[in-house]
Amino acid sequence: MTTAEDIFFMERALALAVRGTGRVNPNPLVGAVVVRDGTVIGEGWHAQFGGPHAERNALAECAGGAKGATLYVTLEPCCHYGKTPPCTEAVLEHQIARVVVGSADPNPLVAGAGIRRLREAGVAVTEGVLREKCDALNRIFFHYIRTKTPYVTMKYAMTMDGKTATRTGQSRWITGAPARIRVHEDRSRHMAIMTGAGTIQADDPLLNCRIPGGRTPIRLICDTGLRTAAGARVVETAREIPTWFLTCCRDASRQEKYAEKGCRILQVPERDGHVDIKKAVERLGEEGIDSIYLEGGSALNASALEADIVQALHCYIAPKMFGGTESRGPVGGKGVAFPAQAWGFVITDVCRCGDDILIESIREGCE
Ligand code: AOF
Ligand code: ZN
Repeated sequence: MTTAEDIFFMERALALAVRGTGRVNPNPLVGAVVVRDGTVIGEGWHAQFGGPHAERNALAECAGGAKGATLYVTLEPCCHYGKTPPCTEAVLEHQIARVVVGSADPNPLVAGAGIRRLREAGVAVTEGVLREKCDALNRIFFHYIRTKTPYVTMKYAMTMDGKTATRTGQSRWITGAPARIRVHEDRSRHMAIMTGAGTIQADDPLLNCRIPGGRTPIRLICDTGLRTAAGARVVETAREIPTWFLTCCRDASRQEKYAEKGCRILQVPERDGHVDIKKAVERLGEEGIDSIYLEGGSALNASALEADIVQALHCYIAPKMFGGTESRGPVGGKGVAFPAQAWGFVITDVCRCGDDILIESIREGCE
C-alpha cells in the first residue's frame, strides 16, 4: 500500500536523481533514499556513468547500518553484474526490510527480476510509486534501451506567425534570454546536439553549453556534400568539443581537411540527395549516443519528421511576428497533403520562459 510518506520520500529520491543529469548517459537517472522511523538516514544518486548506482550510494551513507529500514528508489534495483555488482545484493546485505520502487526497469538484464529477487528473499516491495514522474525522468533511457537508437528532441523557436527567420534570413534573436538559458539546460541533458551545414553557414554557431555546471554535448553536423567552411567555429574548436560530421562525401582529401582539425567523419548513406537521417541515427545509436537535441533548420527538421526519428518536440513561441510569404517556418520539405496526415504530438508541459512560451510535447504513440 502506498502512503503519503511514500510519496514524500519518492519525491525526494526524484530530486536527487536529477543531479546526475548529463553525466550518466546512456544510463538512467536514479535517486535513492533510506528511511527509518520517518527519518532519512542515507541519500544517494547515480552521479557518474560507470560509477556506483544510486542504491549503493544511499546505503553507503547509513553510518549505523540500515537494518529494518525502507529504501526508496526511482528505478527497480538491478540484479545483474554490470560495471558494478547487483544492487539487490547490497539491499539484502544491509537487511533492508522494504523497498519502494518508482519505474520498472525495461533493461532485459533486469526487467522485473530485480523485484522478484528481493521478494523471494523476503523483502516487502511496493511498486509504481510516482511511476509517471519516474518514467518521465528517464524517457531517454527507456527509449534507448528498447530501440538502441537515440531519443531525438526537435527544438525550434518561432514567432507567433510561425516564422523562424525574417525575409532576409535573419533569426537572431527570436526568443529572449530566459528561453535561451533553458535551451542551454536542455543541451546539457542530451548526449549530442545536431544541426545541418546550412545552419553552420548561416549562423556560425558554437553549439556549446554556456551555463555554469553545464556539460557540452557532442556536436553532430549533417553535411551531405561536406561543404562546411574549414574556418567555421565548430571546426576550429573540434579539439576541445567532440565534433562529428555525418556526410555522404567519400572524397578522402576533403574529409582530411576536417579530420586534421580534430573532427570525426562518419560516412552515411544518401537518400533523396541528403544524408539518410534514419540510417545516420541508427549508426549514432551503435556509437552509444542515447539522445540528440535537434537544432536544425527547416530542411533537416523536415527530413527528421519524414523519417519518423523524432520522439519529442520543444516549440518556443515568441510574442512577435515577422510576416512575409518568403519568410521561413520551422519545417520545410513538401509537407503533408491532408490534415489527417499531420505529424501528431501530445503536449506534456506548457511553461513561460520570460516573455516567451515553451510547449513541450512528445510524438503521438511514444511513451
Ligand atoms: C545506473 N545507475 O543508479 C541504477 C541503474 O552498466 P552498469 O553496471 O552501470 O548497469 C547499468 C544498468 O543498471 C542500467 O541499464 C539499469 O538497468 C540498471 N540500474 N543503472 O546506471 C543506477 N540503479
Ligand atoms: Zn544497480
